[in-house]
Amino acid sequence: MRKKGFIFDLDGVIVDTAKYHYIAWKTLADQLGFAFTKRQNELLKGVSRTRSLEILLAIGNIEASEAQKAYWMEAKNMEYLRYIEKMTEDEILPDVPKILQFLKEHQYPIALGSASKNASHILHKVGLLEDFDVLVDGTHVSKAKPDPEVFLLGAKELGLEPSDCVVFEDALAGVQAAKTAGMIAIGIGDHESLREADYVFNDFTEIEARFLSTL
Ligand code: B16
Ligand code: MG
Repeated sequence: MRKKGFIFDLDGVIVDTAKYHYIAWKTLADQLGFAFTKRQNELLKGVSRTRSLEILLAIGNIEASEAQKAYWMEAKNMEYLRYIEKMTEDEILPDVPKILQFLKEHQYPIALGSASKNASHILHKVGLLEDFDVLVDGTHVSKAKPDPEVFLLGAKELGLEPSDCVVFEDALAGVQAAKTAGMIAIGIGDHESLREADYVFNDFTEIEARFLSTL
């Protein structure tokens, strides 16, 4: 059996930044005069910033020029970053360091595969930047998940075949991207919404590190 590489999504897998995305998008919705609920925020998980704004504006039934959209995305990101600045290692999700440590000890290559343009900054804030051999984020790819681009680039940079990569994802779009890429997908979160994954766990506390060596 050839040695696998492991690719981690960021938001919802390593840290819960969705709550900060929600606050920042809600501020924009408030300014534009429509309601934006936490339930609707689920639609934004794992998708790019541009796509997130499109979904938000569709909810508010608002049309806008490209220049106006760019302005709103910048304003949203500025507010989002105010919360990111306060992040510390305390916000790393349970048992993520344990799993990273196991993979490092056994010399498994580790990559990040995130849609976020803020990914390296967030990893730096929580003290995990050095744990990744390869970073692929929203600044490197043009096609958003469920397109497999982000994970295929991760495999390429790790020097591995896609079939030798295992992806951890919390979003359905991300699981679909991993499967389209020909990778093993491990869903982190709700079993029902992630059922297209090869395995699903509620969180990393349910994953026996040794299980990863059997993949
Ligand atoms: P940014 P992931 C994604 O991160 C988030 O889940 C998604 O809600 C967000 O819109 C996207 O990053 C872009 O983030 O505005 O920071 O570039 O789950 O792919 O790690
Ligand atoms: Mg995610």
